[in-house]
Amino acid sequence: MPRGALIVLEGLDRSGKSTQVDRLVARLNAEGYRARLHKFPDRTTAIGQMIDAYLRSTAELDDHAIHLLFSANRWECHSAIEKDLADGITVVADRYAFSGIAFSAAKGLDFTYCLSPDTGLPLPDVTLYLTLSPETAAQRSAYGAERYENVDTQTAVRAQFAKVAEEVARWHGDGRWVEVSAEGSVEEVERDIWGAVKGVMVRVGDEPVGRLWE
Ligand code: T5A
Ligand code: NA
Repeated sequence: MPRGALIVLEGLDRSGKSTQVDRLVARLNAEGYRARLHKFPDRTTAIGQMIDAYLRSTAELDDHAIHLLFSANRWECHSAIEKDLADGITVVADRYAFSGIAFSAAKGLDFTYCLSPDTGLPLPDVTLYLTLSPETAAQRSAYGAERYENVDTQTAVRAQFAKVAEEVARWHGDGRWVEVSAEGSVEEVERDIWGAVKGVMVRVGDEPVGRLWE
């Protein structure tokens, strides 16, 4: 039985990740693949509740402490993800370690430090990075409700995502980080995402799951 693929959607706040992960899971299932959604942060766990309080600004945390909590929130889910992949279930992740790096580095934490706690997590077979101008993002609904949802922060985060893309290529080769414009309609973005994903579904086959930054 071929393993499942690990497919990550990343992008700035309001780039349409949550809209598109739902559509991607539905499309995969319709095409005969088994697929499951995993959102990061996973706000349902004890660690996730601390992250949720931080994002809603009802709690304050040191920058390093919240960085490590976001990573811990991925580590507490890694065995479930690995089991799904081994069982032939494709995991679609709404954000992953790359958001962790980009958002913390944008606050001024050292970039190499930001990479380290996620070292060894399951390596995404592909990351689809939804690109959107910060100005378009700000026009989409409910912007500004949570920490980080402002144009200055998003501009800094965008610059860090560009460094993350270079790091992914350096460690893991080309083809694992794919930019998809999110400026178009929901249907246009969905079509471009499927265009990138369908080849990955054929490619992963019996390849072992890789390890991030290893
Ligand atoms: N974070 C996260 C870290 O700092 N470190 C980490 O390690 C991780 C994992 C929460 C925050 O945590 C930070 C990053 C974030 O600041 P979250 O829970 O993913 O992350 O954030 P959410 O608020 O849930 O999601 P986003 O704000 O990122 O929005 P999405 O999911 O990108 O966008 P979506 O689909 O909800 O769409 C936003 C709006 O736009 C519309 C939608 O209908 C919706 O109203 N829309 C479109 N409109 C026009 N055209 C399109 N193509 C559209 N697609 C969607
Ligand atoms: Na979202």
